[in-house]
Amino acid sequence: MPDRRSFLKTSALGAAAAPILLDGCTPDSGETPESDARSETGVRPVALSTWDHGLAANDAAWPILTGGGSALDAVEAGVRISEADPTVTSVGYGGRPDRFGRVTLDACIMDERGRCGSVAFLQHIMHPISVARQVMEKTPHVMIVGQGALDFALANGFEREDLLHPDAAAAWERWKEENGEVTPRIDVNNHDTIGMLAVDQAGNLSGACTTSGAAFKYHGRVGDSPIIGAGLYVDNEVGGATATGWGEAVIRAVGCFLVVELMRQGHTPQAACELAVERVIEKNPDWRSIQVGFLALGKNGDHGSFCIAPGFNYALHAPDEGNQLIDSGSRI
Ligand code: SD4
Repeated sequence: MPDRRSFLKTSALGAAAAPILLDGCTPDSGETPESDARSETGVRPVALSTWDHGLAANDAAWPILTGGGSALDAVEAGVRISEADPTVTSVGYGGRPDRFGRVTLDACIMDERGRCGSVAFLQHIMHPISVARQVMEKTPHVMIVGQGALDFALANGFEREDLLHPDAAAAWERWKEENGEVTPRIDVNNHDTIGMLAVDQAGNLSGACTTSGAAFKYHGRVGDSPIIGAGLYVDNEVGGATATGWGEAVIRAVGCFLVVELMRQGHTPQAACELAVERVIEKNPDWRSIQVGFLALGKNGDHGSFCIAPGFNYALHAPDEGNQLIDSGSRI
């Protein structure tokens, strides 16, 4: 737990830091494109995304963030890149199917007003994140699943598509030949879900998370990614968090809500991620055979990450730092 002094310090920062004023903190030559990233008021946008393909997501989000757009628009645009990329094997098109060979997708989005939308067990729609956003914006609900989510998407102009990429179909055939029964746990060898967090020039936070879930899962299985508080949570007063890995373990710990609440209590994003991994370990006796990683963004633009086993990385795009891939610290 934080001591009272660090708690007060963070609380005071939290109150004053939104938006974060960098004037006087960092020299700004006014010449580099990165310096243009700050608004006239000096707020520093940040984009943070899980895994290697987070680099491309950040690239898509960055012009929105530096052009004065919202973090909400930025995270949606960012994760749509992974959703459409067939080489990303745990998200959208190209995602591994369930044990019946069907690609079923989960996604959620949350904005600075605490609004959230989610879809789960959604088939045939390339961009579940955009359906989740429409659930948030057009309905009184948070979550719509299965056939209802598909009907909602089609009624709102989304196109029905076949999302089973030939490579994913081949992987499914191999899985059937090799065992055909056991759903592999998500460990260091199979992952890719994209979770993304951003702060915009107005100092507002949003987050998005989208996945095809566990490869060869039971039909109808839903993981943590579309569950607000498990795979994603954003509180504009404090910060945001997103998770990747074996969703069952994340749900048991209500992982991302936990990370944000730890930050609210005064922990840094890094410390909050580390404590949340400890909680996952406490709640999951099989923790050595799974991977779980958390990524967190504080209201002041600080970030942190931690995971169970080595191998989790994430992409950070911030002014003066460019778009870079960073290896997460791990418990093992
Ligand atoms: C799930 N957490 O459905 C997701 C999968 C994942 O990297 O994160 N893969 O359990």
